[in-house]
Amino acid sequence: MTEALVARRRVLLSIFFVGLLAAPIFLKQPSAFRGVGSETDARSSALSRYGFFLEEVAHSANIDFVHHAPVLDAKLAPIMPEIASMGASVSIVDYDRDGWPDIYVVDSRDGGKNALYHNLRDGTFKDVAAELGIANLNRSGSGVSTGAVWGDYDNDGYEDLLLIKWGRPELYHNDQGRGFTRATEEAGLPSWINANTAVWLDFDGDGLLDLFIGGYYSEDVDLWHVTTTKIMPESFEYAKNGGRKYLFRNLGQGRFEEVSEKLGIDSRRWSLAAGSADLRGSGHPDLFIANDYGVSELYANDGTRFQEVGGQTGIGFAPKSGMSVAFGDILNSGRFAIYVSNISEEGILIQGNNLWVPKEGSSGKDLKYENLAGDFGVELGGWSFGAQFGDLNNDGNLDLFVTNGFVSLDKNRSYWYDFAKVAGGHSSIIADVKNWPAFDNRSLGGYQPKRLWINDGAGKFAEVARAVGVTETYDGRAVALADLWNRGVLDVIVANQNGPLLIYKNTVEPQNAWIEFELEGVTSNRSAIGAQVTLYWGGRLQVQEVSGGSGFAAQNQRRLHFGLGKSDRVDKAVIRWPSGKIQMIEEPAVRQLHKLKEPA
Ligand SMILES: [Ca+2]
Ligand SMILES: [Ca+2]
Ligand SMILES: [Ca+2]
Ligand SMILES: [Ca+2]
Repeated sequence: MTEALVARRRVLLSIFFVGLLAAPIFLKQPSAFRGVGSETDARSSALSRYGFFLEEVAHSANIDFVHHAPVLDAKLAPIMPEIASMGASVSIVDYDRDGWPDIYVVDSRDGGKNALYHNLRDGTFKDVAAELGIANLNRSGSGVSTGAVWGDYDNDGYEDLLLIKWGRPELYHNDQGRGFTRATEEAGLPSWINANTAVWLDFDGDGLLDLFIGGYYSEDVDLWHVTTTKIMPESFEYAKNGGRKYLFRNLGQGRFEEVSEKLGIDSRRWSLAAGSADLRGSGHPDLFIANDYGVSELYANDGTRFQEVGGQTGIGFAPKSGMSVAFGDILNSGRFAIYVSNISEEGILIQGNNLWVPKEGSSGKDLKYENLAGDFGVELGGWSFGAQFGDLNNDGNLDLFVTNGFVSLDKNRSYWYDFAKVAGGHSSIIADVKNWPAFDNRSLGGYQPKRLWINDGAGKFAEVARAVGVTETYDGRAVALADLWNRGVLDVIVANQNGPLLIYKNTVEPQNAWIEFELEGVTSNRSAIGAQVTLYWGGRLQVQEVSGGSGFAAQNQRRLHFGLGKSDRVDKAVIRWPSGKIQMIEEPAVRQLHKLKEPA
């Protein structure tokens, strides 16, 4: 990018940010003209029609976080907006164990600060990252942040921070919520991974959390000092020149051993999102990886080794641009469907998002999936990034929030034609930045409306984003769900690339009941990641699993939230702890959070 362009962009950005600051004033005017009544009407209409509405409250919650994209090597300048298009991330953690979820977000600009928003319980938050030592982590020479996942790797009861970067991954030990101590060297993490995804899982079931990190660009590439411009994928559909994968087995005492190739994970696809859940009912967590420029992969875990079963299960066909992984029992059948987001742009590129639903009658080693995204109505999500399942209206069926939008620059000029030309080219063309026409401030899949699909429980989803109050069109990346104020509803937190962090406070039809479970392992890993709760109520059932990272660069609250509809009674909750122990709770009280410790 030339000096002039940089300057121009800065001016544009500052106009943009000034615009943001001024937005509340401008936004209030039209609603003042409409009268307070119509806003109230819209909300009560959403409440009666869909059972909930969302209200964006970041500013009044004292959160004014804006993400900044990285500025990389000048040799990449012509397509910098495309290359520097990821990094915004959000993860939910109760770092101080006070029972109120806190929010960690990252910046991706050299010198930019990450933030840890401590929940003050009164509707506001306070950024404590600097005083606790986990703010100033984006520095020349060690790369910038692209995401974070929290897990209690030493079982001391406090969630520890694994920060991924395009650069050196970092592990920070949580010192009882009072500060963080860097533990990267003792852990034995590598000096550089261009990572966009990480997930905590206890793959060998020894009670110590292990860690997966997926590379995107090759780990040989330093995006601030490239030695070649041939850093791009060799194909839009079959690229295998991405970053390597890492599986760190937790040895105890804060040490980890890298075992990916030894245990069967040797892919070099361009990973953007990984998620883990026991998909085959084996008692061992499997690993699903959504890859850009290629097919997704499913690594089946038998407790000692992984085997890639994408082909035989059906998820390994139709190469797309996988950017997010989420698991959800959308049919209340006790089985997980898998949602993978991709790209769709009307009239140009319709990959469609995937909803991999287990085929009836198939299970265990013979498990097969079919993509029912079209039938269920959740296929077209724009240039989709983060997506999460959660029961947003507490009616007992899991809904789906999808954020999207790639690069929003000049609204009237599009990069699509040039993009498609290069993407369809020979590997020697596509792999070299030099062959890509300059972006020149054009947009690519920008200014996209978000998708919020509510689930009727019978195989159809209805899109209601606008109707329930989600009208923004930022370049969305990460979505996380959490009951931020312990009200028995799921709030939605969205991190945008080069844009503000949004907090959607949820208001739900009060007649719909709910129940929540917060699990603590004793024999199992203390975070209880991998534990499953199957809830039985009113002739229905639903399974959920505690996750160590899902969506795109995101982590939901570990607490499990179930909506119950109009039922005021739960028959039973069956907990399968990662150790294999089964615990049954008869008639747990509804409208309550149940804190459960693994029984001896
Ligand atoms: Ca807290
Ligand atoms: Ca810990
Ligand atoms: Ca382990
Ligand atoms: Ca629902």
